[in-house]
Amino acid sequence: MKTLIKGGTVVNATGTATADVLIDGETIAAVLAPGSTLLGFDIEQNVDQVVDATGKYVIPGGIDAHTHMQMPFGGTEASDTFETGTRAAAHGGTTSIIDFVVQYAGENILDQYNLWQEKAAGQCAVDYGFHQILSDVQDSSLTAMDELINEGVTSFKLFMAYKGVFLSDDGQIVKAMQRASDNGSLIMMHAENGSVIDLLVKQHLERGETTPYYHGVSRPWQAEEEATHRAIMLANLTGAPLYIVHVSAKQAVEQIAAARDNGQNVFAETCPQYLYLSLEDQLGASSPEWGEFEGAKWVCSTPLRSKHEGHQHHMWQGLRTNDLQVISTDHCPFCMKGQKDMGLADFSKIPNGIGSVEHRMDLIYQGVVMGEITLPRWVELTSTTPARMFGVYGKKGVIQPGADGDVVIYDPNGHTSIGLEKTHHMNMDYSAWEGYEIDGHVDTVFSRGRMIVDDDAYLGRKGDGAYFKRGLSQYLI
Ligand code: DUC
Ligand code: ZN
Ligand code: ZN
Ligand code: ZN
Repeated sequence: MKTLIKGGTVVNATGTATADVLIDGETIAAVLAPGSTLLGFDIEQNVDQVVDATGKYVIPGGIDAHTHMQMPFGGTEASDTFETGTRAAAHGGTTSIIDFVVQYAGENILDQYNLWQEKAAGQCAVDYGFHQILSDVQDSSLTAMDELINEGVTSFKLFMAYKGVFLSDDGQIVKAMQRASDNGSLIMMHAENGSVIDLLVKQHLERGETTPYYHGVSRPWQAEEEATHRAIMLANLTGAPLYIVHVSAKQAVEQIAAARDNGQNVFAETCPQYLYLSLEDQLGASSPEWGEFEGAKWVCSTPLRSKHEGHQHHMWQGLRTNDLQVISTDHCPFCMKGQKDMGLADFSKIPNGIGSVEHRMDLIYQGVVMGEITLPRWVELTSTTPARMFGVYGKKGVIQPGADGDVVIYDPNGHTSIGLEKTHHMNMDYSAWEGYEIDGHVDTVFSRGRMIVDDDAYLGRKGDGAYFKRGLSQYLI
């Protein structure tokens, strides 16, 4: 199958150009001046389909480097399966996800990796890779790290919170970092001081403060800043590269910026919820159905932060200065009925997570509309840098000859209304983004040369998406 995408504005991280894009089979064959001929042939006469992209952006497919499809967590399981979650991703212009293999304390990592491969095999609408979660790091996990790198799993997530579930102590963290420093892999860190949070949670509950709002109050920015600083120091000690996930506190960004100014390999992502939503939104949330438990819809960790402290504004700034390099979703959806409502009488029993995989490209495009970031920066944050950070650049994250034909035609004059009864393909009984009106629209999505979404219609099939082995990070200095 040969496709010519004609007349659009090709947007890469490096800039924009009006160009035609020729996809041959699964691969981008050429990026050409509009109307070019190839070796004397009229290209239009020699392709199977021509797609007119005049007035539209032609961008590399989005890469969401942080998702949790069907993750067992909080006494339940994230409600999107690999099938439903990746189909929603496709609708939103995301053509690759990197999901997390979960190891709980005591489980064998390689068994878990094989289990996750089984869960995803034949299910996905878009291509996928894996990170590995290491919990309560044991020596057997350290040898398994080397084996996983050969399988294309080159990044390992550790937790400084969730004692008894995920948490590793500082000695265990240093051991894993030493190994990463030797084998070239990337340590990802959930940076929140878990024992401080556990204490505050207990104290709030003892005072009868049980509503979702207290989830955020019990995870203050000081707990994020402290853990971020500690993680940076431990990485400094060991020489391991470090990537802080889901940053929401401006003080954490300042720690990351200082480390980067010192030349340390420290990187970080933030997520749409930390750019647009606040603790006050959560406190003010109420509905006839749920009352003030409505706020459970936005219970995630790290939590939403106060807008009076200016965190959201600081996240946009960090994205401009490159102190934050990646935007992922931390897509971890749960339904209100039967899942979030486990915490009706106790906020600490609400499964943590928000689902956004479908809306990341649209939501971050609003940053372009609002003048917070440039058009190429949008592509860099949502596709190009995730590809480089996680070792798939060249195949993914760029429109250039030889890259996979993962291409999105985005219409800046289109419009997208987000809501449960409107744009919603995720397997959730609510939308965390209900009522958001987006200037822009994902028109057509190609995954390795196949058109899988066109005008909101899904044209792909379950199992189209393939596992990609990742190399070591291409972003280290
Ligand atoms: N945070 C969440 O909100 N959900 C999954 C795990 C995490 O760290
Ligand atoms: Zn986390
Ligand atoms: Zn996560
Ligand atoms: Zn459209």
